[in-house]
Amino acid sequence: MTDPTLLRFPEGFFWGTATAAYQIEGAWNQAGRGPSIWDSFCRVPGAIRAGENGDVASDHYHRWQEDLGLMSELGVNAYRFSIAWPRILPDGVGAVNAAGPDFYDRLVDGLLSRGITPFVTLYHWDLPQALQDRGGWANRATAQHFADYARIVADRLGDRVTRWMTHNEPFVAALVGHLTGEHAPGLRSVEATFAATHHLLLAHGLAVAALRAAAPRVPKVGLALSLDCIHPASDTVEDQAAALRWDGLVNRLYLDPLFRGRYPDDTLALAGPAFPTIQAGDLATISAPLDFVGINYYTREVIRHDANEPVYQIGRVNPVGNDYSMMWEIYPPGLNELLTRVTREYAVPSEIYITENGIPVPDGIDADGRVRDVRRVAYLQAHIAQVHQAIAAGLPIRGYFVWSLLDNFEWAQGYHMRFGLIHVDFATQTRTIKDSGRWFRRVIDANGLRAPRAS
Ligand code: IFM
Repeated sequence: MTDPTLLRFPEGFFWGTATAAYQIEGAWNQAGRGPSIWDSFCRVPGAIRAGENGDVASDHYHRWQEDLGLMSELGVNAYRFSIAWPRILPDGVGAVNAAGPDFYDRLVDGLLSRGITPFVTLYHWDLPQALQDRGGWANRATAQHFADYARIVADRLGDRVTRWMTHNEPFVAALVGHLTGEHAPGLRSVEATFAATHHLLLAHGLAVAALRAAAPRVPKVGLALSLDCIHPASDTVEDQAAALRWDGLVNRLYLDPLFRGRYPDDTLALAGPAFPTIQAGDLATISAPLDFVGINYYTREVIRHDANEPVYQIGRVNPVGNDYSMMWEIYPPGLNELLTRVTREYAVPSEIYITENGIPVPDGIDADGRVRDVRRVAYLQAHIAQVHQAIAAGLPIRGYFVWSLLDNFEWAQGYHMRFGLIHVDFATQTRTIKDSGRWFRRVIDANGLRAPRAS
């Protein structure tokens, strides 16, 4: 008998976990890998909490077979991972490092032999340092280099990989890397920020064409965007205007060129002369139709006008009394609100994936060997229920990926922010499936979950 309280998902729904190369692989200087901007940035004093780095990370480069076994234990039918560009091309361009494609070749074969569909991201922030030395994403030439790299990877894996994402969260790569300087390459320049934005998007469009030209099997191509659910802190004109500015910088600066073929006028005006020259044909390249869009969702942003905030006078508010993780407000309804908005306002592709969703919890192992990460279970349950609601309303959501498979290197926050369904003891690299991982397995087995209790 079917259980009426179960929120069931459509047949063929993809249940997966997500990772990124620099955050899990380690082996930073092994098997011919070149240095990336994150290797350099981690060596800048004060850049990363506790001076940590991704040199070893979760040591996935050496433990990938064990990690595949753990994925089977979780029961996932999809895995989203990224390719380290400097493993393929140590200098970003030129000679291919044979050991690089070989590694991902084995990983893809291992996934497929376990019935796990690979979802490959080409760029999750680890630009080869050699390209940064030539201006990085602020240099238009990097866009073409990215397309060339995409073609090399597709030539090698495209007979087996059919789901491709060009970029992960270009907003973060552009703004956090080039305006706030909290991520590599650690710049603080308005001009570099908008140049990087345009060139990341151009690179996306060029790579879409390269993937379609190279892959022997018809690929499904998309990208993963970090989109925000944004609320003004009050109904004052100033706060509403600040929220609109933030919406322009985070959401519309990407959604509009990708799905409408033009940049939003108000955000272009905000950028002013800092925005680079948009050459003829750029927007047509950027807006090439996609097969899917990936959305990464974690939190909402409550925005107010802040006259003391440099550059755009945008401030954040943490409403009192709400629930917060180590990093952000926990706000599940924002996921459905965001999905509804995006599908209503944009001609998005007919497949949508939640390519990242998760929560950092300071997980520890109890004396009996269990990791009781009850907050993660509650978070995932509430957000997956939102996805179910969106599907019930007719939105074409085809899969959901937990960030992350393993505890890993959380960029400037280092290792204390644990996002994994699997606990990693970084001293020994011992892996332990957390309670949330076992819970996720039950969701996958049932292809559904029980509705969370209303609070
Ligand atoms: O760890 C990151 C990931 O690399 C990109 N999206 C957000 C995650 C959590 O901060």
